[in-house]
Amino acid sequence: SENTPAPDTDVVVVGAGVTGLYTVHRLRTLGHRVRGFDRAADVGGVWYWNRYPGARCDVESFDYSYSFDEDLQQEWDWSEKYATQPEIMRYLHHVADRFSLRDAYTFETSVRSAELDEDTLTWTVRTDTGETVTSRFVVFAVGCLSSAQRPDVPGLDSFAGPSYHTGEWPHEGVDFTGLRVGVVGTGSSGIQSIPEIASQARQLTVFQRSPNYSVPAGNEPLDDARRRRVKAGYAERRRLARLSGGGSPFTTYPKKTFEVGEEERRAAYEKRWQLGGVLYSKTFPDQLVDRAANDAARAFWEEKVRARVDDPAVAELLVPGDHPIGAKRIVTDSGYFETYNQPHVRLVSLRTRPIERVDATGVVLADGEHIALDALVHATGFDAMTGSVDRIEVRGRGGRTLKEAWAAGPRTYLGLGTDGFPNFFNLTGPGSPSVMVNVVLAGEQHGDWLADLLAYMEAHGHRAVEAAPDAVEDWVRECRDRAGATLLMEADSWYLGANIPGKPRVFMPYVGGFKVYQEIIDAVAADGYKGFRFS
Ligand code: NA7
Repeated sequence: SENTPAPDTDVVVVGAGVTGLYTVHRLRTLGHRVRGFDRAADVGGVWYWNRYPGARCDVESFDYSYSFDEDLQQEWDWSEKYATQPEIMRYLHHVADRFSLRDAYTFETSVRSAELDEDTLTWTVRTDTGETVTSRFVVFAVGCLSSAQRPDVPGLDSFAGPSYHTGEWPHEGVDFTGLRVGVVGTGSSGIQSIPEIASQARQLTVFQRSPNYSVPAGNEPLDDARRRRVKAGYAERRRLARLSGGGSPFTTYPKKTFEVGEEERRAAYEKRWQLGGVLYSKTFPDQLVDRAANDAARAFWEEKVRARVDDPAVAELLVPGDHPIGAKRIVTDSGYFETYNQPHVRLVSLRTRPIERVDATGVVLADGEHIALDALVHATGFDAMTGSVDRIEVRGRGGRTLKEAWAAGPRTYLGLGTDGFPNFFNLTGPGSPSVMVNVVLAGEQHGDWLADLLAYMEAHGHRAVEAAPDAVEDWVRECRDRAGATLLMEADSWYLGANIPGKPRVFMPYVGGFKVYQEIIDAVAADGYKGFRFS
């Protein structure tokens, strides 16, 4: 291999979302040659595609932003507590401009395959535009919610009107004014878009398979005084975020649910409710592990929601009876439940009235009712965490594909490496806490860890790094045991692959939280990258 030509580049990064952009920046700053690819026409990742009306982040903008550059975080002004998709895109464009990140990328180009050369331990990456690049390292930052999933309903193709998926929304936008619209799906995307679509549509029919827990965002505009205050304390805010489970500066109530009396408990729920959104799932520290604690949080939620819906029969359909609160990610809404109080909005529960087929003019329910529609919106989610990885043919040792290696569920060490795939990393994916925490800090966490690893390899003259099989085995068990000790196993969530027919039911994220995970990956690094093998 002394005579083999040097690879074209040091690192190929797939994806220009929050994780990919940071990784490119960090590695380039350290002098690595980096080639980035993204199938989109510009930066943004999931925010590039999810342009549906009402699309908004459920992590506060001050936290859902990069922390690596003090000037960047001091100079950027967020306009709302929870940023909309357009504002997040403006921010990511600003970051891309500021650090000249677009130079590293080739856009509108999908990576089709990555193949290991076992002699040289380098990778050959091929794209759908016919480009071939050889590289020492391949880094995926392909997103966990980036492979849209559509239901398999008979007749879908025969529908004469336009149909959309929230995760692949047209860039020119959609005007529903005066139309009869159907929305399928009541996850985050459905619950965010339904009030917006209702404000335009002549008639809106929501087709709900599972009701979901949603908590009002309590979104509000930010003024200069508030921004100044937060920015003055940014270092402390970030410090607290890194010490938290979720990567944002909030901690649970200092006592467990039943260590306090009824009045104190209600006050704690109320306070979290006012704070808004997804944080409600962690009001008390035992809420996601103790059934009775979860039931208490559920009862408070139910009381709040029933009070917002006029028709008790509709309210009944909107209350989930099937899973613990927080076992699916709690949705952060703006006026969702109140939408059903409007006379032109109708809720159809697919549990009792499944869709039999779609025809040219609408939807036919199993009981024979035909619902006439002019437009159909699928808010039906994603093949989460593995969908976008699976789309790329990754061939490691012995010609084995990653898809084969992960056939019974993703197998990683620390969510970073997989045995049989040297010099290949899948960032902020399965085996890491990314989807359960503030993913911007999670992206920085992985980008930094990877940058340190590459520096270590250079210092020690290592050419390749690979997770050891027993380290992978142990981490898979650790992830399974951690999730198994919680109520998270009790919902048919995308964390478990339960939304995709035939997908193995494996809890994919690491649930130990941001801080604990940071400690683990830091300790591994300090111990000479224990569990990885170098050559
Ligand atoms: P989600 O959370 O996966 O929600 C998808 C919704 O679509 C959910 O209500 C599903 O019901 C429903 N769905 C999925 N397939 C079907 C079919 N075949 N028929 C009817 N209804 C269906 O995706 P989102 O895009 O809303 O949010 C993803 C994440 O993005 C979210 O967690 C945030 O972190 C950001 P189900 O519950 O599976 O019965």
